[in-house]
Amino acid sequence: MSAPIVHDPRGFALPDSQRAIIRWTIYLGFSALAIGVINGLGQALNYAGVDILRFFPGMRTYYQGLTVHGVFNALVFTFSFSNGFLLLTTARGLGRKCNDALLAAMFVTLVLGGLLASFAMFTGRASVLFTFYPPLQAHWTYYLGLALAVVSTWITSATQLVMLRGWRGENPGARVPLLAFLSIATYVMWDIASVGIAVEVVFFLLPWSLGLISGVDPLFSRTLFWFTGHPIVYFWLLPIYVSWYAMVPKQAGGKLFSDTYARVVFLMFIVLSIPVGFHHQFTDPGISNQWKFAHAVLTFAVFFPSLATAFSVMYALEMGARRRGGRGLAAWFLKVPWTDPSLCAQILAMFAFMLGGITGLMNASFNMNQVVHNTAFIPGHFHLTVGTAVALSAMGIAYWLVPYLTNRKLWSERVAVVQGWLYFVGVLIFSRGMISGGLMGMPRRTLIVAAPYHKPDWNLAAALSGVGGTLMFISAMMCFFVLAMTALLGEKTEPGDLPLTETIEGPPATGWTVGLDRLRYSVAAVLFLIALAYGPFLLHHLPPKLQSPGYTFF
Ligand code: HAS
Ligand code: CU
Repeated sequence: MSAPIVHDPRGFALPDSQRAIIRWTIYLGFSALAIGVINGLGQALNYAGVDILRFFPGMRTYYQGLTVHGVFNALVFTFSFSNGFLLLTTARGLGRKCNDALLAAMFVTLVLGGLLASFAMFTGRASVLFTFYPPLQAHWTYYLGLALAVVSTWITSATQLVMLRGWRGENPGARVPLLAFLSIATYVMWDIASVGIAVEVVFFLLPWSLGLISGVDPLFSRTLFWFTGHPIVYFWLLPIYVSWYAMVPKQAGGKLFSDTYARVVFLMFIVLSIPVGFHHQFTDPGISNQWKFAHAVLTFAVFFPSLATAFSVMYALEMGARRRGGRGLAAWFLKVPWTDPSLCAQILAMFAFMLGGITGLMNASFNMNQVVHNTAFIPGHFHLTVGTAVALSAMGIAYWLVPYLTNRKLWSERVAVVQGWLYFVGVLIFSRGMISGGLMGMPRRTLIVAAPYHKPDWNLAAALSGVGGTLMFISAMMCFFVLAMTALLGEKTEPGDLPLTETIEGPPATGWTVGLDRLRYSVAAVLFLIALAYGPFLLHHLPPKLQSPGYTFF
């Protein structure tokens, strides 16, 4: 027997004021992405031997530009997009409104955080990159700004949990609708994951930048950072998976094959995303090899929920394409509705993500990491993942989301389809350059044009990075243009609904899967794994050795 799946028993309409806040949160995200990619162009051209950064207003050094690029793209854009998009999907899934005060607080903290960090970065007081490794030191406004941005995500999570509690009160014993479940699980994972960075910033970096404590412990800070810094990549990715599971099947004309499968994948992310941070610290001294190896093994485990996602999404795409007359072992792929710009961008993003996943496994392999760590290979990997799987999918989602939030038609479907392809071609060229350069030792985080050890062998790789990055930049600008034209001049339409998939196998009303909705079991499991994966290091290392003064080189 299947439980009734009632996404939305009373019809769904958020009050205009709440829709407006969500709309502006999404706009904030894409504006941040725009600022970030302008600086990204500067980075890509640097590899190709062209230094355009000096023409950018206020940009004094390469590291200042790289910090702006990383913070705006990887933090401000992603947080804004996740907060806005997943509040909407939670509200829609549960058929409830958000709490007004919490929603407003989310937006205010996000804007304030963004402004404070921007002040520090644009005035040259925080050229410490988005990883802000001590002993590099930034102005306190940078740390406070980032902390506030994280607080905005916690407020988002609280808003979801308040909605969930209200819904449970009215629907005792019912299964949580899938759309809401996936959205809430994403933030529960992040609530636990973000504790590392919160402790690092609030107890160490902020007091240190204010002169309240005289030193920090670089190794301990890095460990706290990567406690959060790995799972943050899934906090970027899971909102996209919400779309790939709950919306893409519908857009492709297919169905999601199993509700339980999707839930289990998200629960696996809660359990496995966090205890893997040492795979960013394989070369750090002070952490024993066997615990690094344990994190490497767990990293292979967290590969599986993404692999599972690939199968589920592929099934939905094939089902849709066969319904549209697709045939053969692979030729059905041509019958996917490629003219839908939203779907097209997301499928191209998936294709890039397959390459991102493979390079991720290479990074995670304990010994292979020695070859690629700190080389351009790593930006090659993460422009396929966060830079495409996430960013290009978000652009694709925006192609229905902005029309939905403004009650307007997308300004030009054709330009939007071309945009997706251009980005895809751009990132393939870009990452081909970065990856091959990295394998030849081309470093990351370096102003290559000025490096005295620049090798001629890197020339082709570097030129490809420059060309690919330029195409990605042009494409991103096309996306912003389409979105702006839609919001300002798009043809008015009647209010519509989100593209929500049907499920072949709905959530059973009885049996063990009912317990999946209780996130506390997964939370207990991850706390246990964290204790196991980080406990021995902490026991050995604590108390922190607060000895390093701050340095500001740039
Ligand atoms: Fe990573 C470094 C390992 C996923 C982002 N990663 C980074 C950094 C970033 C990043 C930003 O183990 C650099 C941080 C810094 O500044 O230092 N990563 C992995 C592994 C995965 C992985 C094993 N990374 C991501 C995701 C990211 C991201 C997701 C952002 C969103 N990564 C590492 C490691 C390092 C690292 C090491 C440290 C390296 C070092 O030395 O510094 C896995 O989770 C990947 C799983 C992915 C898959 C692919 C599934 C494919 C799907 C699409 C299906 C397609 C379909 C359509 C259906 C298993 C779901 C088909 C279409 C056709 C046309 C056929
Ligand atoms: Cu990682």
